[in-house]
Amino acid sequence: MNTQDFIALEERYNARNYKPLNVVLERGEGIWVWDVEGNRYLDFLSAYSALNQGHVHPRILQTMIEQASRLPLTSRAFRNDQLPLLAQEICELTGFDMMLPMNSGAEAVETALKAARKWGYQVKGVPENRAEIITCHGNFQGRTISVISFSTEAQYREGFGPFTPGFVTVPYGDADALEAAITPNTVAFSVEPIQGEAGVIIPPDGYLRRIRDICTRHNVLLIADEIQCGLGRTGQLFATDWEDVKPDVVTIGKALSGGFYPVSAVLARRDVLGVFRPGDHGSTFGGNPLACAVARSALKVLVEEGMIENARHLGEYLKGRLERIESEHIAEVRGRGLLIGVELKPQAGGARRFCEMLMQHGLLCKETHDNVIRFAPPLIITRPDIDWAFERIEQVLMTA
Ligand code: IF1
Repeated sequence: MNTQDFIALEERYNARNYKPLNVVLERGEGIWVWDVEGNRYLDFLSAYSALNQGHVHPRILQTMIEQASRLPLTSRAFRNDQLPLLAQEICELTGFDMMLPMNSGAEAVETALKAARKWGYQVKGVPENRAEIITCHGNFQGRTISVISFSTEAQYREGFGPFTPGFVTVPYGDADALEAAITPNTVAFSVEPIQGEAGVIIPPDGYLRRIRDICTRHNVLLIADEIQCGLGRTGQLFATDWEDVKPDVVTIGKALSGGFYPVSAVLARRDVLGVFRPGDHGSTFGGNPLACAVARSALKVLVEEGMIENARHLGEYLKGRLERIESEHIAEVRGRGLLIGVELKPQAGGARRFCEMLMQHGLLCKETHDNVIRFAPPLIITRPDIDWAFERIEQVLMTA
């Protein structure tokens, strides 16, 4: 079967909720992937940061094989020998008191919102069913009904109502607007330290520190969604580390498994995750031994192999080179670490066609919204490979 055969099958039998680039991948190793025709590409998206450790990292693969052969799933009806070790290691690494494991990012977000509501009623003393959670314009935190209930993107909501009440929207990057929106019933402020899907939007300097201060003064939980920007992507373990800010609750996912398996988690203080009693919340697969073993290995590799520092140094280097491209199409280059967005001018004809041309040149990346090309290679990338990619990016932006 060739590329066209696979595409035809997918179009015939699979729901059409995506419009992928027409490349059918069958193998990956490190920063490289190969399609069914044998063409090689540099992966400059990393599954939206789920592949920070690169494709098929050998140490994580070894853990995966060993744990899959020994005991993949117990359910939480019984205990397993991997969950306690992941919980300890993750709390020691991040400085949080407790962890609650789930699978997808959206589930971690849902879990954080449930914890915040219950904390509001039990600890803060908000009257029953009156809890409010403040969210930001342009947010992307998943696809479940409650999470899209506070999306400001029409397409993510259209046709999916009625929605979950209790959410309030403020502009992103505006700390005064947050403070003005807080009421006695506000239990939490949920925010992405960098908005990925919105187009790699970096808030103004000092924003994270100001929202930390505002949340503390009003007894409102600060929930940081680090599912995309966390785990080394921006050159720090967490993107909030750039302003030395410690949220009350953090959600992580994606790279928590190095791309092998859906693993997510909520990290928080004891008084927040402590609101859950047996039976309040759960998941068949959340905290299973395979997920926990893989997550332990993925975190170990991320830290021990210097990927976080590499993201910081090479991110700065790549962003610097991108800023010096003199293309009439570029409006702005923004980013932190290896999460970089190149915003094109409206008259450039959209980012999609640039992604298609980059694919022809052996580089896989993805547009976000109409005019932003997102660059997010695996954090194991080397400077020569960045240069290889840069040559192609420059060529496409200069000639298209
Ligand atoms: C898709 C975008 C990225 C996320 C943040 C929670 C989640 C995500 C900050 C939910 C997920 C994904 C989902 C994926 C594409 C992708 C994405 F293009 F939509 F915006 F990464 F940039 N919080 N992001 O970014 O995690 O439930 O998916 O595990 O196609 O929807 P999930």
